[in-house]
Amino acid sequence: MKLTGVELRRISMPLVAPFRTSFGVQSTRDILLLRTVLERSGLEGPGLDGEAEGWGECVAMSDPLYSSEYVDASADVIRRFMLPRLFSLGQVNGAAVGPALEPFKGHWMSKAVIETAVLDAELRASGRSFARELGATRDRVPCGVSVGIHDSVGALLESVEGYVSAGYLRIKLKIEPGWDLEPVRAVRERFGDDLLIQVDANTAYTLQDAKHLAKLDPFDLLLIEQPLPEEDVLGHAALARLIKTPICLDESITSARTAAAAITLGACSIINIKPGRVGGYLEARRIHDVCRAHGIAVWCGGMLETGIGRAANVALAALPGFTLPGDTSASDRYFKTDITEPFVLRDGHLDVPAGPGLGVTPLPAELAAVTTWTEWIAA
Ligand code: NPQ
Ligand code: MG
Repeated sequence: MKLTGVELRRISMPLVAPFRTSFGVQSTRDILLLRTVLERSGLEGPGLDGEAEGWGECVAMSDPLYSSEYVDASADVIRRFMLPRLFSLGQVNGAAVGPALEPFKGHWMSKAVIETAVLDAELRASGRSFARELGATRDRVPCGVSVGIHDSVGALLESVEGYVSAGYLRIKLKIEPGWDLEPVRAVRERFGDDLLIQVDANTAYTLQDAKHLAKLDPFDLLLIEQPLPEEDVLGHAALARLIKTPICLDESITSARTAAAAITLGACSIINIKPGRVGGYLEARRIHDVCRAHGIAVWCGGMLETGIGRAANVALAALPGFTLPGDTSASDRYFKTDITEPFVLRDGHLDVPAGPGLGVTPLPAELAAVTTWTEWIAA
């Protein structure tokens, strides 16, 4: 197939409530979507003539607060460097995108959205689903929810209560210095020993805080996610020897290679896989495979995706090594109106889309209502 054009589309999605983490508060999700158009020729088999369309969602935020990537930079690197490279290739498919973009350093989220949108077009054209292509072994996935930093413990307990009654199977509390032991103790006491609870610091601590973080040990948490800075893999290995709560890495893991190194160094016993952070779903699957071979549990992270990104995440989370509930929450956790048919929690699970490609497409009216800007780039 040949890539004949790409539409960049910026959308602005109001969140149902502000989401506060150790790096800031978000009230709207500012998102870059990609729509690819691929041309099929009769050479590829009978009946395969014509155009195929694919979608992808870039997980970068508007500001470089979670990682160095941000939306304007993503649009720029895609337009200036990545698309010209792909347009110059005679033929493309999902598997060819990563290798073609490999000379460009970093920019994982930009690489990921292009690979996803090309793969989606390819799979739609051949009637295969993302789940099947990635190697999914389940048709629904267990779901957790990420709960932001609140103004008071009372307000937090009220939010958690809502999520527990909605059926979420695991609660993740965002923490930072000054908002850690007290909220964790309160949630554990209120909801009892059976509730699966984990915490996420988004790099807010240093190794000097090891003694303090060890005070989380009695609360029987599933894991603590990314307590130390992204680059401090050795620090995580040292911390792992000082606290009982298992360490899970998020920001530090950018590839199967960095995952293998972190595992070998003893820096983590669990990994949060976010396809955007590692350059795409195919690299995400390689991390899953490395972790599985090492007996390291993985779960699928989330970046406040619309139904487009969520569909692909749910397909990935259906692979056999995803043994912990992911941040694959229902659409209404973040948005009153999604741009696709909403993902709805049933019995604590989301169904894995089974249709061709992502199995979902943007609803034209909903998409138009949130679009702030589009740009068509022809080959
Ligand atoms: C994490 N996600 O696991 C991230 C961080 C995060 C679901 O906790 C806008 C866009 C706001 C992306 C807030 C969850 C965000 C964001 C937090 C990502 O570390
Ligand atoms: Mg995280």
